[in-house]
Amino acid sequence: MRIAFIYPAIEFDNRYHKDSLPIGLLYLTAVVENIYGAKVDIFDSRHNQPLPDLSDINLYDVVGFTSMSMQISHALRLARKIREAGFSGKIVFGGPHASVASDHLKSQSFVDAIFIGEAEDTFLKYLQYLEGKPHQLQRVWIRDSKKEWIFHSGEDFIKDLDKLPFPAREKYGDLPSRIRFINMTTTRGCPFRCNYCQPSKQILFGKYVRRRSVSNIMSEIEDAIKRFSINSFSIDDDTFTFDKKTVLELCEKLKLLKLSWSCQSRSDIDRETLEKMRDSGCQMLFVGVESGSQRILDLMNKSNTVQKNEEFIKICNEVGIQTWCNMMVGYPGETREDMEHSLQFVHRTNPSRVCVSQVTPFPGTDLWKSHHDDIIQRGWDDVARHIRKPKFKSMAKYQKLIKYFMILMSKDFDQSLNIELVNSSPIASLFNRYFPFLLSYQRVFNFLTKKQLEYYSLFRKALDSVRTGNIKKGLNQLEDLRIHFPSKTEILGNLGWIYLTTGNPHKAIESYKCFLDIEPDNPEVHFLIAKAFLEIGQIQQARAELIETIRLSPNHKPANEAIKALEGRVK
Ligand code: B12
Ligand code: SF4
Repeated sequence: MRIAFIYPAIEFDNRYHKDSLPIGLLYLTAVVENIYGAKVDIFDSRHNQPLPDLSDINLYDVVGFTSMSMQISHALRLARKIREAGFSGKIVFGGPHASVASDHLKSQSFVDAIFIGEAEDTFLKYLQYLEGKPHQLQRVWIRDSKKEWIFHSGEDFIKDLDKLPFPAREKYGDLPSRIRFINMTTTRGCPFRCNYCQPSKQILFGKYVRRRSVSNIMSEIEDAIKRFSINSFSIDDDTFTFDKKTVLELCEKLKLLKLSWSCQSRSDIDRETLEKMRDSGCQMLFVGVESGSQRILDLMNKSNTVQKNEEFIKICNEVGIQTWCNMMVGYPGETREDMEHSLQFVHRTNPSRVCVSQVTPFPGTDLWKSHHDDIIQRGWDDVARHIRKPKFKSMAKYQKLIKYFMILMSKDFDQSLNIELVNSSPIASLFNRYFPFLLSYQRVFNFLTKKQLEYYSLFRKALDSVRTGNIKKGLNQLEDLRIHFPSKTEILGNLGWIYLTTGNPHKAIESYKCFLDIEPDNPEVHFLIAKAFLEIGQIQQARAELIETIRLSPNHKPANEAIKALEGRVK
């Protein structure tokens, strides 16, 4: 038996999380090769290997795709291509999308089987079935000889996770050794019922938490040290920190290894455990705070409180563990006041990183079902978190507000203001970082004129207004300053950027054009104007600006990618 497993691209960004290997496929590979004796090849679109060689495709008996919902369009295109190349074996799907949206896949004529949830056991049974051996199919949809779909039900999840072989990371050649990092999972299953997530997790891995033993986890880590010389790892599962005893036991063992590590976590860990985690090398916790409004947390069925989240981040700050705080904006019924609570939460607690997503209804979740008529149906690619389009009809009119708050809350806001701005104006790009030094130099050397000093303070105040959520005030302050200092590119660049990112592309174009009157050959600004033109659908102008960007900066990657995408659209 020969099997090809395929990890499809995430449409908008093929490089996305390249170093995070698809553990699900690697577990399946280990089981299929070690236990069943089949041979597996893995093709990962993020690593420029989207497909096996189509001229040899019939060397494989089964081609299996894994897929999250935002990968499914790409996956289906690849699968169709394989069938059209004359593949006569089985094309099968597994992973989150297949598990929660099997109807979508059943409608595709080239799909032969759809696996629901955890599949190490069920996939083996399928291989036995294909080879005519005794089998007991479970949790899989299969087309019968009359092309009718038949569901083989079953509720059994793997009882003892320690029995699984370690994921076959060696399939990625020297990658793990080059990055000296692995991602891993230690538990499966989640008893909570957050409504934007469940019951899909329970379909994947069940309601009850199953954990690997500490010695089994340590063996995997020690094996990775031996084989790949890793110096860091991440624990990706949803429920690792649920059991204090296991966490403490593992920390005790990890202390000796001097690795750095991170994990996902809810906010109910106490200080003592956090200290032990820090001492064992834990550097970062990914925590799903989601909202600073208790009303919204309750609507999401988070079974958690704003206060608990706040205390948690505070303790992490004190203990010295960085926090990556995941927030969401745009829950149906969320008001400006709720969003302000979230913004204030972020300012109050000061997590190390804030990653803000727009609330997105995933298929099969309680949120999806309860708001079905309110959901704006789009292609599956639009489920990606970077796609900021209205997701619910009832929230569409607040889209600008949602975008505002997403930008304001994001910890990258300062950076994006500065980095994406203009690379030619040193004061603009370094302004926030160096302004305090500027003032202390001024006190000693008195090198700025009174007018310059006044200008810098007002500019700083305007940016502060924007940063702390008062966008309108900040924009007015910048527009006022612009009247007095019309040739300051940092004002025009900031105005352009704020207008662009808060849903006012026309004003952005106007500010950037004034910028170009002063500095006509700035490729970054031409690129940003192109972005603004794209937002208002003026493709030809956008194209012209992209061409200008590339003329001024031939290796400008985003501009080259954007023009390619535009050409694709024209064709
Ligand atoms: C790590 C992780 C990531 C990582 C890496 C993923 C990777 N390289 O595979 C990264 C950071 C890239 C990521 C990103 C995102 N993720 Co994510 N992620 C996870 C997480 C926490 C763990 C995945 C994992 O390793 N599981 C462990 C392995 C063993 O399970 P598995 O991969 O599902 O595989 C098993 C089965 O599904 C099945 N199977 C899988 N593939 C196949 C293929 C075949 C042929 C067969 C037969 C069986 C099979 O068998 C496997 C073994 O049992 C899951 C949650 C979870 N607990 O699974 C979410 C999850 C997969 N992510 C999810 C989401 C929504 C996202 C994001 C959109 C989040 C966001 N808001 O940004 C982004 C997507 C990218 C984007 N920005 O658009 C959702 C997917 C929902 C959906 N309907 O698609 C999940 C399920 C979490 C959730 N909220 O419910 N994610
Ligand atoms: S969001 Fe996390 S805690 Fe909530 S149900 Fe999903 S996996 Fe469980």
